Amino acid sequence: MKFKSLLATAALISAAALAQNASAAVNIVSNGGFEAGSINPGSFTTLFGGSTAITGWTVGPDSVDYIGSYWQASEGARSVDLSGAQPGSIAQTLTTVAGQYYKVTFDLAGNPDAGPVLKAMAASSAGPVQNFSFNTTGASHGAMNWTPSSFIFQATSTSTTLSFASLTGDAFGPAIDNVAASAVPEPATWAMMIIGFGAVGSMARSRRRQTLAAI
Ligand SMILES: [Ca+2]
Repeated sequence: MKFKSLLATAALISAAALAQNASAAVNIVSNGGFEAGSINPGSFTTLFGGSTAITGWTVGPDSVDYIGSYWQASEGARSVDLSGAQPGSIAQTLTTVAGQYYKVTFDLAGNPDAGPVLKAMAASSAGPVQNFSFNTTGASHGAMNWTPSSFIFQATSTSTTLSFASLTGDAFGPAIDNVAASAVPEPATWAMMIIGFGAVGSMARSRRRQTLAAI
């Protein structure tokens, strides 16, 4: 009976963990894959500061390239080169809960047409600016080597502006696609959760071994 009740407890905890994961998986970024737009970029279209042609996003100075068939997207058929004519940026205001932590995920690549091979990008939100870079060595239009990237921020308000800016000083910038963000537990609690679940799991395994040995 003890084994059964332990299993029931473990199942309840697992269910709670699954429920938490399910709620944490709610994506608060709109059109993070850039598939929706008021224009069809065709091969690609340069969008200048103030443009809202990419649904849900506003282009900041100077400009970005809205990429269609020009190169392989990481998700769907469209992506963004954050350097248009010159380094640019895109931003979206997210609805957030003050004090809540969020994990932002995206895929990063770079325009392989010309150097520098290292494409630098800054992601801004409520926390410190996060810097990323992508090395385009070996990349091509057909194999962009999209790389999953992420960072965590803590919201300080009911709205948070998420932006991605090129730091590469030419028209061949970092490329981005597949942006998402969702609420996550406070980072310091993750280790405790993992230790906690690990302990329950090993208790259950240990008890199971004892039970099997008794049979
Ligand atoms: Ca896309």
